[in-house]
Amino acid sequence: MGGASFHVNRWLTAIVPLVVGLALVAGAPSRAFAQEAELVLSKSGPASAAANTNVTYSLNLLSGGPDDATDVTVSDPLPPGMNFVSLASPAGWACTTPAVGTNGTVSCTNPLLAAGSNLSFSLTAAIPNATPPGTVFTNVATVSSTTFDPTDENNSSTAVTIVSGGASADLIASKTAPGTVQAGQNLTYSISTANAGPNDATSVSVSDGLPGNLTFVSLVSPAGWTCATPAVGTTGPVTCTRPTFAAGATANFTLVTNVPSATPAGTDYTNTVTISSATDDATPENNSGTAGTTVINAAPDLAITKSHSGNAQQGQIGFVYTLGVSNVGTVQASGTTTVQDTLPPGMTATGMNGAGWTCTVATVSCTRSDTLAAGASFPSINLIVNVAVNAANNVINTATVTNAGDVEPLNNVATDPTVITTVPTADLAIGGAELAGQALGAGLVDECHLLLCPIAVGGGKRALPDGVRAQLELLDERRFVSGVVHLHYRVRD
Ligand SMILES: [Ca+2]
Ligand SMILES: [Ca+2]
Ligand SMILES: [Ca+2]
Repeated sequence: MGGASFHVNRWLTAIVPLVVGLALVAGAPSRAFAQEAELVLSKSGPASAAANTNVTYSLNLLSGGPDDATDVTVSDPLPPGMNFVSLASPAGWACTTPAVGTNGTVSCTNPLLAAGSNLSFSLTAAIPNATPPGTVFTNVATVSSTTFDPTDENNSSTAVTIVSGGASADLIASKTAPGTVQAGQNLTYSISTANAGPNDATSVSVSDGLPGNLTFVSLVSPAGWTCATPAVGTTGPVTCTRPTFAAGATANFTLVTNVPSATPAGTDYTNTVTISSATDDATPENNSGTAGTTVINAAPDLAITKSHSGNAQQGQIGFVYTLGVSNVGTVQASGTTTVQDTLPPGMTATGMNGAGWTCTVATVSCTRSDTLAAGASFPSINLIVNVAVNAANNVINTATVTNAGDVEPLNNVATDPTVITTVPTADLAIGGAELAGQALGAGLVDECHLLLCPIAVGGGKRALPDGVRAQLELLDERRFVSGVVHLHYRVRD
């Protein structure tokens, strides 16, 4: 009996795993009734793009079903170094993005995406200006859902963009200077620089080596530039730098130098300014500008100025121009100095005078023969003119100075544009009772002159028309010996 009892216990022990095994098998068919959606995300974008440009990625999402997908999320973390610009998302999606100009993750969610949906997101990001060429941006986007997806491998997609070329900036430099200079005078250079882009230039330097014996006097530079110059009165290069010169920016410098007084005539100065930077410049040939100046013999240089005050008026008597003569050269002027004025049509000279000058109104000219020291001026000349009633509204008056010793003719002519205003005048005078009456009736009359003659007449025409009401204001009255009385009225508005 004891043996039988043992067998029963072993049978019971053996059957337990069998029941457990059945329970596992029974659980498998339940998956056939769960929801399932095959989501596919594909991302595309440019293979290469330049620094300081935007790149746009397209994210295409396909829901292959068979069931709708719930709580779908499309996530796209921007790769480090790339900044968010904008996102266009389909209707029904709620999206969060980084702030414009910053890095971060773009994420869009949709609580229920219908099977068969096929939609696209457009994501634009910026490659910052200083990004080195060759930088690789690997951009991965992923879709997920709480609904079972039988193929996870196609739920992520990657677009790779390589930064092309590199930042480039077309820097430009030019300079101008007078063609001639006298020994002892200052020589001024005007330097213009610009960054024509497309990118900002970094570590920019503008350099001007003073040629020959030219000595430094002064430099005016724009804000943001750090300049090193020789001491005043010494030679050496002038250099200005700034960390970043923005695309589209310009900078102008004024460099004043001095030609030592012992410099022989005929000396040529060829002065070159050069701009450079750490940023690529595809057009290096415009990075330098050169100006040439020749030293000429010291000589007087007379210059003339001409001015007036206010506008002239048609019919004006005694409009005044002022003419000034100075010696801007380095040595005294001597010999005869002549000032000649050329009046425009509609102007007639009535007077011309100035201390020490001998003037002739008929020829509109003045002369003198005393010397004029370097840097000094002769007393000014007043030119008085009458303006014709029909003079044009804009005229130009020109004056010239001549002296045999003058070496620079460019400043020997002065022009003075003058505005001549129009004076309102009566356009038309009419007489006779018939016509005057009609004009009065039509409201065309501004002033009325009545001449009353003490003559007995029959049935003449009425002096003033019937049916017209005009308010007359007596301006003047005058009695003539003949007994005729002149009455001058203004017609009130
Ligand atoms: Ca999938
Ligand atoms: Ca250039
Ligand atoms: Ca001159």
